[in-house]
Amino acid sequence: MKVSKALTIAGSDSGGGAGIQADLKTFQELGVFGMSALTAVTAQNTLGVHGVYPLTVEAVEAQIEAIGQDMGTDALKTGMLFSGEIIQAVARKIEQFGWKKVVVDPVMIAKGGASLLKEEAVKAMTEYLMPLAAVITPNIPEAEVLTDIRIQSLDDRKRAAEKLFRSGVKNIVIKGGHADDGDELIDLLYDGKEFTSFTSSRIPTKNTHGTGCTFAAAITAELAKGQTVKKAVETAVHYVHAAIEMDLQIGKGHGPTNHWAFKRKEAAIHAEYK
Ligand code: PXL
Repeated sequence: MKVSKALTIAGSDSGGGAGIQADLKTFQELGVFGMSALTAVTAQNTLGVHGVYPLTVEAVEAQIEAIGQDMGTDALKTGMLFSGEIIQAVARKIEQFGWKKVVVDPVMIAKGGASLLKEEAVKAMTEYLMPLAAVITPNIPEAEVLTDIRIQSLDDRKRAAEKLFRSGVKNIVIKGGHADDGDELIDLLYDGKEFTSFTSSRIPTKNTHGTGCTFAAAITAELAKGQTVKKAVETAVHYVHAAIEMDLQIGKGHGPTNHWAFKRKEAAIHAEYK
């Protein structure tokens, strides 16, 4: 049986809600074969990040090399990359294997404030990785750091997206989760020509750990299957919404989302129309 493949180059979240764990669960749920190259290990639970242990550049390169030499991938995403030297190594490998469906989630800070990217690494991300990205998925604070634009209104988000496009990224999704839009949440896609707004209802819950990783992973899975960027983003918005909606209640802090909710919701809809 032929299957689409997706690779995540990211950090491990021992708590299972974010990082490569979220990515692999999402790939699986969306019917794509998932592979991973680890950049760092975090000791983490729903209460926060208790330790960050980066891998060597050599270890990161060897994992990507092993996948590239044998299995290949239809799409890939990057998550926590931690340092400028890891970013440069990842960019070199992406170029070496000629991978084009590259989704960059510019992970910087964990929910509790722990840094997942060194300050010096932002420049490396802009210089080496962004020009290789088919899609970048910053939240509002990340978009502010990447563009130096203070984002308050939807117009500010549009200006930031245009600036990111000029720096070489082909499609920009600025996620609305951090905005103060009341009951609505707007994820904004810009492809260099037009803006598309994806509007969802905001679910009041503290269990949103890993939503950023999950969102980018869903886009990657859909791109791997051959979907257009717009369709991939639409599915990712629905996937994350279902994952937040069907709450799991795990841990005492910011709990993980429900990665199998989307499929259950789809199955329920099919059953209804039978
Ligand atoms: O959601 C950002 C993120 C990415 N990668 C890892 C993380 C987190 C957040 O905690 O732990 C490994």
